[in-house]
Amino acid sequence: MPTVHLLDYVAGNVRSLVNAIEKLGWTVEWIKTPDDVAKAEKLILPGVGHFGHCLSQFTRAGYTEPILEHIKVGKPFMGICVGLQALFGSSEEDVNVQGFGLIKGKLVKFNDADKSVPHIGWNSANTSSKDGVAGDSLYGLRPDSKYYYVHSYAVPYKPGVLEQQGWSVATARYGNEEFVGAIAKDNILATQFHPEKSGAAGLRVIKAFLEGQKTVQLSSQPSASSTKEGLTRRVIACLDVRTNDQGDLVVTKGDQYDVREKTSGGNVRNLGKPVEMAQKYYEQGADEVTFLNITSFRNCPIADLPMLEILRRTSETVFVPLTIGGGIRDTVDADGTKVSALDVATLYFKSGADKVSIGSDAVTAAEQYYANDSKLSGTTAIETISKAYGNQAVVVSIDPKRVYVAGADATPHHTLQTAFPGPNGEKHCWYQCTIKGGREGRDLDVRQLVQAVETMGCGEILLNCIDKDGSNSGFDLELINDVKQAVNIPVIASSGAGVPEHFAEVFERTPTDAALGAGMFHRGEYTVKQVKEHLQEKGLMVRRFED
Ligand code: 1PR
Repeated sequence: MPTVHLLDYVAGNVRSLVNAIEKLGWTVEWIKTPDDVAKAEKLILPGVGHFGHCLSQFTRAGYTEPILEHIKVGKPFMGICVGLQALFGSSEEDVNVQGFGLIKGKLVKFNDADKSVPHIGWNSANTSSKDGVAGDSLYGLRPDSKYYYVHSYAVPYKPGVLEQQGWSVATARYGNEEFVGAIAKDNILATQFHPEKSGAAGLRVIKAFLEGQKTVQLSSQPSASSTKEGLTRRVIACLDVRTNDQGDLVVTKGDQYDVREKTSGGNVRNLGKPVEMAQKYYEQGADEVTFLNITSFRNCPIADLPMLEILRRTSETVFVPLTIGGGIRDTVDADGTKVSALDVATLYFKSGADKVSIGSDAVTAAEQYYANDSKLSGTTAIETISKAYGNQAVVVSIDPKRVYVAGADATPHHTLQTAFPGPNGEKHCWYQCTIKGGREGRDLDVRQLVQAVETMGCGEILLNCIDKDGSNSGFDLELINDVKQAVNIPVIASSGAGVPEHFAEVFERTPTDAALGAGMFHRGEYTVKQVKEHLQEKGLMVRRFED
């Protein structure tokens, strides 16, 4: 099998990249020392996280010179995400660290006044108007395909500037900012998006690079309507996983977090096998898959974490982002060894996770943050994991419950006026944070939680709602609007989806960044594809699944 070399310096999820390369029939060899670089014929520089952290790690290890030499002698080189950013001179993310300076330009942070930052989701890499012969595409990039991006800093696109330096450029648009999505010249290809996480569209780009096909003839011409630039509406499938009474790991689903059947002996609902179901949702066009280990509050030996194997197997065939939640916290292993939340997260990233989702531990961390006069400790799971892997890798999953009150002054908590009065006609409510899967309510409201965790470095909020969970009555729009007002990071709306119309409703009536469904998909009532078709009919842009 032909071989491609990968630099073994990133901490994040490189397993998915290896899986993608192997699926294409190539073998990966690791570069472990600077001397190994000279042995490489084709070289891929993956990168995820913080520009300064990656670049300084990289320079300290002595890789910069050998890589520049690899590029200079004309051998194929591909950079991914921070691997693209490294080619430029510098980044606002860390002004004390220099990039390779092969391309003039600086990365700047997206403006969060009018949109969520980080930029997370499926966007274009559009070469159609600027490049080459009609019908040819740069490294298999299609103007009607969408690619998975996750970053806060980007190279602003200024028409003609990079082209004058001989570069071919593919662009994407986020809000009113146009930026470089991919760039190529001679033996170099670099993508800001993650091709290994971009389904068939991304695998096509990796294949073209491996096979040295700088231009690929498009099999069909995209229609003008399918080439619209911009971020698509993200639809996420969520799998709550736990061991059932027979000891099997199953996908389950609760009503207001109660996952036991109301009849037939109160068994844990068994809706299928996690890996198979993730694969099914990938093929239906899910933009992401989330696994939540819902019995994580029970301690379990670290090496046996049941979700590790699920991730390893899922990442072999599912090439969209995978999030894992449940049990991400400091813990003590069966033999008494202390294991930090960062170590637990590392195990998950190495097994194919792109993001970890933190629930109970985030609530505890926020309580301590306020008890400590809103000072960061630097030691929480959110802080340590986001520092090592970047904010985009840390999701906080919230399990709030509505608490009705007679008026806004009846509680010190942040309340909102609701169109759905409480049992005694109360017109106000606040959202109480819970831990241990809703088993324990805390004296902390959702607004306090989201603002604290954003400060700590959380990159995205997974906003469940216990009152709505499994109700099939639609998302809690009031809660979602309220949380969106409080933070700048992306929010995933969750709980209550029962029909495709609920997805359209949440995208039309709130500024949510993504929407998640579980029960309606697991019970086979609707597919992800049907949800996306409905969104499209409503004029909301979605990513179409490519084979
Ligand atoms: O506290 O960090 O160990 O994480 C535990 C994780 O497990 C949390 O993310 C928590 O939300 C989740 N969890 C714990 N218990 C349950 C349960 O159901 N008994 N599941 C649970 C939460 C809620 C959603 C669900 C949506 C959509 N699941 O993720 O998928 O509500 O459902 P629907 O579309 O069918 O309405 P930690």
